[in-house]
Parts: sequence; structure tokens; C-alpha cells
Amino acid sequence: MEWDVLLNPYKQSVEELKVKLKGVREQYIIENKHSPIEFVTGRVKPVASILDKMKRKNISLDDIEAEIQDIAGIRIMCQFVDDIGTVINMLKKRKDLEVIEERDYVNHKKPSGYRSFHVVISYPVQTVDGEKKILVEIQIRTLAMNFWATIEHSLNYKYAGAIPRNIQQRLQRAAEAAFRLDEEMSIIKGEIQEAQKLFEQKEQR
Ligand code: 0O2
Ligand code: 0O2
Repeated sequence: MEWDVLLNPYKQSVEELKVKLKGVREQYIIENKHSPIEFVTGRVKPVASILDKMKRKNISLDDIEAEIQDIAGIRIMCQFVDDIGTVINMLKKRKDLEVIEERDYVNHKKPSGYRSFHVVISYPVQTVDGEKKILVEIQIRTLAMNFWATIEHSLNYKYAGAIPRNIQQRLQRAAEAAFRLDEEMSIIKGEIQEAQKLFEQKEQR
């Protein structure tokens, strides 16, 4: 099978969604508002990883487009935990995509310590053969969650999924520290917003 042909609409979708979501950030910034989006990245799953997942989950070639939801992957990084909900609501209101699944690993962390909010969307991409609906997994997470996940992902790769116990324990503690960092930052965010409200009231007097 021609992987390039199969993956092309996925590549197109990732590029389009990156432009659109970076545009959302831009709009907040020009309107002088706090952007719930700090930055956006995206990738098409490498063929080797697709083959791995097919094997691991016993998925046949005919079923990959329906069964592998993260062939196209978008990641949205936020400063604050609250921003995650704002981003999810924004996605749900958009007319150019449909949210079809949600996985809340923010309030229900994985045993590894992983935290992130996953949304699977159906995205209509225009091809030369007409419209094709593509599944895209969007991961929404804070900068602290992203820091932890990036490090843990490299360690998992290094140890081929069998991270030594002592390092696993360190990672658990690091995950707790990242959680506390997010909590501390949320408190500061609240303080800032309160100060701004008081300032506005003073201005109006
Ligand atoms: P900027 O603002 O000039 O840095 P492409 O290579 O065009 O396909 P892209 O978006 O460049 O795609 O690459 P990718 O890997 O999808 O996303 C990386 C983007 O995330 C880059 O922005 C990085 O600068 C940005 N990024 C990474 N870490 C941080 C961070 O901690 N804070 C912020 N604000 N941005 C970060 P761009 O798009 O190159 O634009
Ligand atoms: P990549 O491109 O290497 O990131 P499964 O894929 O079976 O684990 P499922 O239900 O298909 O699970 O999807 P899920 O769990 O919603 O999302 C899987 C993706 O979430 C992973 O993609 C990771 O990006 C991320 N993820 C999930 N758990 C962890 C974790 O414990 N640590 C880290 N660092 N990331 C995690 P892939 O397949 O690894 O692809």
C-alpha cells in the first residue's frame, strides 16, 4: 500500500488545524486578552509507530483509519489548568470540526502520572476526490503537564516501556510536583484577575 497516499489527507488536516489554532491565539493577542492557547504543535504519526500500534492492538490494515484515532495529532499547550476548559468549549463551538470523543486525564490521571485532556474530532478535509472526514486526536495540556509528558515519553523510549522502578518513583514525584506547580500558578492567575477587577472598579468611580 502507498503510505504517502493514505497519509496525505492526515498531513493536510494537521497543517490546516495548526494554522487555524495559531490564528485563535493571534486573535486573543491582538484583542489584548489572555490567550488560553500558549502554543500549538502537530504531527502525523510515523509509519513505524502506526505499524507498532496495529500489532499491539491487533488492528488490520483495513481498519486503521477508524481504529487508530491519533494518525493525525495536534497538541495545544496552555498556561493555566482553567485554559484547558476554555479551549475545549471553543473547539465544541467551532463549525469546521466535530468533537466525537473526550478523555479526561486531567482529573483522572493515568497510572504513569500522565495528565492531559484528549479530544477526538472528525475533521472534513477537501481532497481531489471530494470531502473526506478524518479523525484527529487533540491533546490539550498545561506547560507543566507537557514538560512531564515529554520527559516521560523519552524515558519510555529509552527503556522500551520498561522504566526501572526507582526512576518510575521519581517520575511519580515529578508528576506530583507538576500538579502542585499548576495549582500554584492557578492561584496567582486568580490574584491577577481580582486585582484587575478592583482596578476597573476604581477607574469607573
Ligand atoms: P514561533 O512562534 O516562530 O516559534 P512546521 O515546522 O511549520 O510544520 P511548527 O508549528 O513550526 O510547524 O512546528 P511544531 O513542531 O508543530 O511546533 C513547534 C512550535 O511550538 C514552534 O513555534 C515553537 O516555537 C513552539 N514552542 C515550543 N515550545 C514552546 C514554548 O514553551 N512556548 C511557546 N510560546 N512556544 C513554544 P513556531 O510555529 O515555529 O512559531
Ligand atoms: P505518540 O505519538 O508517541 O505520542 P493507547 O494509544 O493505547 O495508549 P488510546 O486509548 O489509543 O491509548 O489513546 P490515549 O491514551 O487517549 O492517547 C494515547 C496518547 O496519549 C499517546 O500516544 C501519548 O501521546 C499520550 N499518552 C498517553 N499515556 C501517556 C503516558 O503515560 N505518558 C506519556 N508521555 N504520554 C502518554 P502514543 O501512541 O504514545 O503516540
